[in-house]
Amino acid sequence: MANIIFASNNIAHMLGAEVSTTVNTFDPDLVPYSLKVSSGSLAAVNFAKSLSSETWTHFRMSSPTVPGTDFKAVYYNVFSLVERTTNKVLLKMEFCDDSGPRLTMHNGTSTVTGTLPAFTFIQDIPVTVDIRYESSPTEITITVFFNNAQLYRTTLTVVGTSPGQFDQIVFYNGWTYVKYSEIIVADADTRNARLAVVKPASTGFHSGWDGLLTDLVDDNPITGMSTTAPATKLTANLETYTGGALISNLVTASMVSSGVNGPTNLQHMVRHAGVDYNGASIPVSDSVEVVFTDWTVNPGTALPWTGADLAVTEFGFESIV
Ligand SMILES: [Ca+2]
Repeated sequence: MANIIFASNNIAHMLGAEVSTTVNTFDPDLVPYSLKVSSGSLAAVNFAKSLSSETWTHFRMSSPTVPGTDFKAVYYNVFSLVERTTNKVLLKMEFCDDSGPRLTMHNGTSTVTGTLPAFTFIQDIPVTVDIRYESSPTEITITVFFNNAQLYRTTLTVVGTSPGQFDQIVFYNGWTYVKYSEIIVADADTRNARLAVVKPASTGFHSGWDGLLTDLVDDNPITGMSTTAPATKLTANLETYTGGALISNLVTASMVSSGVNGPTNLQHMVRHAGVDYNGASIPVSDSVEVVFTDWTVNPGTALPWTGADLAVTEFGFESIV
């Protein structure tokens, strides 16, 4: 599958989001809650830009409330894809039950509008959204899928300088009831993807870091574990995984920041059958960031991940100078 750039269903990774435990807004076999945005505000997910010519955005939207008359005839902001350096909104989607979702797209100099076929939101039935955003110096092609069906495709000719790739998704509270879950950004196809969250449950073979393991999983970015020394390892056994038997990608996500004199790099780790495997070195700065390692195969078996692997594999991280 694709290389995963961002994968999360955690409010700590989504600035401004709140937890919703309303039934039917998330799949409890996979994730612990859905994410909501309070009235009048927005929430943002930041990530590194895709290194390929395309970026795929994937998430589920669900409403526990029948869309009312407030959802008729008026367009409401739902989400946008933003290039943070220039603060350009490369794509914005608005919903209107009568007229179909509307896109506003940046062609490098100005914006272009497109309207999708009418789409009726049904209470308690999640909608999976996938957006393929292809960008070259001369053309931008945008393809929108709802529930894996292609609803819209357009190619814009770049005017001036291509806006390139985006590195932020902003979710709006334009429509009060909608909840989001299973957010994935990747450099290739995300259709059919599902996201399961599995958290550390107990300390594994390595326990060199200071602090409590429970502070890694409380969704509170203020609490965590620390070390002042390089080459310090921490691995953990995971809680029981209840998703599918086959796993296309396994992504380790950590929220990290460095202290004044502490190590300035981190490697995610897999420990399988008593052997440690380290991911790429990740620079850690003094600002809090969410960093990811995409283990496309189990390094212990050199085979694709299975659900059964998760019960016998430890996951963690090592501090690097
Ligand atoms: Ca914490």
